Parts: sequence; structure tokens; C-alpha cells
Amino acid sequence: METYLVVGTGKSGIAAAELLTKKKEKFYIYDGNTSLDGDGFFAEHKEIEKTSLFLGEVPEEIKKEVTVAVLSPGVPTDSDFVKDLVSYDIKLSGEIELAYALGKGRVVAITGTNGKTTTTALTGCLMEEYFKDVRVVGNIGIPYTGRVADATDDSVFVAEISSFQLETADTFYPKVSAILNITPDHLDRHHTMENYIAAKESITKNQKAEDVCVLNYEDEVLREFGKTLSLKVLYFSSARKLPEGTKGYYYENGAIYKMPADKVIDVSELNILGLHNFENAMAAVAMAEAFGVPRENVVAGLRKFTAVEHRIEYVCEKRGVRFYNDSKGTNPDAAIKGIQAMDRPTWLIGGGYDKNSTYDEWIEAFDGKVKRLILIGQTREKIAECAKAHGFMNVEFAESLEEAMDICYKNAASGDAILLSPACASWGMFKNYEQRGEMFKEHARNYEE
Ligand code: UMA
Repeated sequence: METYLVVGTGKSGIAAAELLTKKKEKFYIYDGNTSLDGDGFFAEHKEIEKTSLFLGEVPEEIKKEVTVAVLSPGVPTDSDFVKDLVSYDIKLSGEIELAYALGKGRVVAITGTNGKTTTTALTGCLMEEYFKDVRVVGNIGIPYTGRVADATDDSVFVAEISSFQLETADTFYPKVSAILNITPDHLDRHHTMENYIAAKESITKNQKAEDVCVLNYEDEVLREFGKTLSLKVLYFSSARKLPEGTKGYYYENGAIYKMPADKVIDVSELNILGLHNFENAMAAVAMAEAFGVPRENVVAGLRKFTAVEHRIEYVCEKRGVRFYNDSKGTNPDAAIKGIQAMDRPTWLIGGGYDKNSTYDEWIEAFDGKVKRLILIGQTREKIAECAKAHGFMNVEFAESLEEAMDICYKNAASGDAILLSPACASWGMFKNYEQRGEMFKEHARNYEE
């Protein structure tokens, strides 16, 4: 019998503690935030058995008793707190591992720097066209532990898995996995690109010869990684037909094909825009077909699916100015997709938490479209300097998201766009990117015509 320590009282920690309660396991809870109200926590989360909630510190005798720590994804595995737990021989686990170990059902798992959320939602949609019990979970914002208690062997889990979550996944085993792309992100946490790549690639570590991994052929790291795998690899490419003998999907002349020349769908039938979304669609089709979803169901799902909230999401039009919410653009690479998708002169709002990113490529992608860049948050000086180094001088600082939006709306002309696509995480100013996106949408909708 294990004794667990749930580390973190955000979405993951709450769901993990609820699952441990349901499974009648012994557990304690910890959070590094000493200003939390312990009694208030249990009053608010009645589904969680009242146990000890430690804030800022775990007593020695508890560390001696605990056997497994369930880390929330936001807790760095190399922090002093975690190192101390390890010195007490406490096994490190995570919310994903806990859900997998205590749950039932088959799993499809998706990782990658960008496009995970759209691909996960789309894969879920294709699966639902065929399977009865499909559960979309993970980094997408629905903790996996929250959906396993009543799962059966017939349940199909479609899980978005971040590099943070992979770090603490041990026996977690997806029948089908996908790595969509790997570009620099979260280097504050993983320190080197090699560590980050290794975390992403570990999604395949428990897969067997008959299992499937879907990889982006146009990502050199992933193309090479595919050659090292001893399981079935399906590639996708948005740039060319795959070389003869290579299994997978490709985009050519406005349609998606399965190798060698089997047309799946014309992209004009999709409700999601841009080449990056055709890549997401190919990955989703590859996973669904590998999982046994018949072509007609795949096509029906593709026709139905619409864009994900906070990802280049059209909000409203006021005085001829259109508002787009791309709060999910939490790194430069994602934000590049955001600005590329704009077909009007754009007032761009960026900046936020510093993840040690570099912003050069993002600024270069402005491509004459950005009228002014309004910056908020911790990274604003760093981004402003970078913009100026690239000859982009039209930069202004604001103290809050609302102030940034007011500057844009006051100055924007009919036919312009106002785009929130920060290239940075929301942490520090907002609870999460969803809250940042919601605030943007609410403020936009409240403007007078
Ligand atoms: N905490 C500590 N010690 C620490 C760090 C945090 O005690 O060193 C505590 C905080 O005080 C807080 C709690 O941990 O109470 C927060 O935990 P968390 O940051 O892991 O956040 P959750 O609310 O549990 O949300 C997590 C994911 N968050 C992160 O990975 C940072 C959510 O992904 C995910 O949707 C959710 O679990 C459900 O699985 C968000 C995210 O930004 C969307 N992900 C990154 C991304 O997509 O780029 C990886």
C-alpha cells in the first residue's frame, strides 16, 4: 500500500486528490504557496477527503511515511523541494502516471511544441464518430485523473501530454502516439534543447512493435527519430508527397492523401485554416485510422470539427475592427502562426512570462503586417529591444491587457485587426492562458461600436 503526497493544488492536484479519495488511497497534499487557505481548500473541494494540507514545507515524519509524490506538471523535477523528496526515497510520479496506473482503457497520446490542443480535440472528434466512450484529457485542461474512475476496457482516452507531464510518466503506455513538431519552448524548465527533445520523445518509451507513432516528416529531429524506433511509424508532410515506401499522409494541391495516392479530403471542406492546421489534421487522421476508425467516419469528423478556443479565435467586429484571440500563442513559434494567419493590418498585443525564449523569428514574421506592437508583462523590455534590433520601432508598453487593448482600439482604423498573440506564457499576470483569453474576449465585446 502506497502513501501519496499530491504536490500542487491546481487543476492537476485537485483531480489527483479526488481520484485518490475515490480509490481509498492514503494521501497528503502539499502546495508551495504559503498564502493558501487550507481549511477553505477542503470546504471548496468536498469530493476530496479531508487530509493534511501542508503549505511551504512537509514535516520530516510525513516525508518518511510518503512513498510516492504525485507532482503537478508545473512543479520542476529538479527543484530543491523535489530533490529533498527524492533524498527520502520517495518515488516521483505525476498526475498522468497516476491516472494511467489506476485507470482502464486504451490511450492515444499527443505531444509536440505546437498544435497539440487542436490535434487532440480533432482526434477526439474523429474517434467519437466511431467509438462510444471517448474521453479527451490532459494538458488540454481536463486532468486525466478526473476521467478515469468509471472508465472501462472499452474507453478510449485521447490525451494531450506536455513535456512536463512526460517527465513524470513511467509506465504510461499509449497504443498510438504522435509528436507533431519540436521547436524551442520551456527552456527555463528543461534547460537545454536536448533535454526538451528527450522529454518529448519519451512518449514512445513503453510502446511495443505493433504500436504506432505518428511523426512530422518535415521536422528533421523527428524524421531521424523515426528511423531509430522499433515500432510502426507513420509520417505526415505538408510540403511534399512522402518518398516511395514511406508510410503516412501528405498534403498536395489542396488535398490530404494517404500514401501512395489515396485521397482523404479536400482541405476546402475543413473548418480550420492554414498549413499548420492541415498538419494537425493529417496527424489526427493518421492516429484515428491507426486506431481503427473507418475512413467514412474520419471524413465525417473532419467536416464537423471547428477551431479550438484561444487559438487564432475570431471574437467580434467593432467599427470594422476585428478582434482575434490567440492567447494559446504562448511561445514565439505558436505566435508566428498567429500573425501569419492575419490578412489585415494588425495591432499586435504580446509579452508575458519569460521562458528564456528568443523573439527574433517572431519579429521577422511580422512581414509588414503589424501596425504597432503593444507589450505587457515581464518580457516587454526584452521583446522591445529585439524588435528594435530588427528595425521594428513601432513599439509601446502597457501596464495591463485592458490598457493594451484600449490603445489598439483607440487608434485602429476600420479594416484593421487586433490580435492577442503574446508569444509568452500568461503566468505572473493571469492564472492561465484561458483566463487571459477570456479577459481579452470580454473586453473586446464590451467596446462601444
Ligand atoms: N506549485 C507548487 N510548487 C511549484 C510549482 C507549482 O506548489 O514549484 C503549485 C502552485 O502553487 C499551484 C499548483 O502547483 O497551486 C499549480 O500546478 P500547475 O502549475 O501544474 O497547474 P495545474 O492547474 O495543475 O495545470 C496543469 C497544467 N499546467 C502546467 O503545465 C503549468 C495545465 O497546462 C493542464 O491543462 C492541467 O494541469 C491539466 O492537466 C497548462 C499549460 O500551460 C495549459 N501547459 C504548458 C503548455 O501547454 O505550454 C505545459
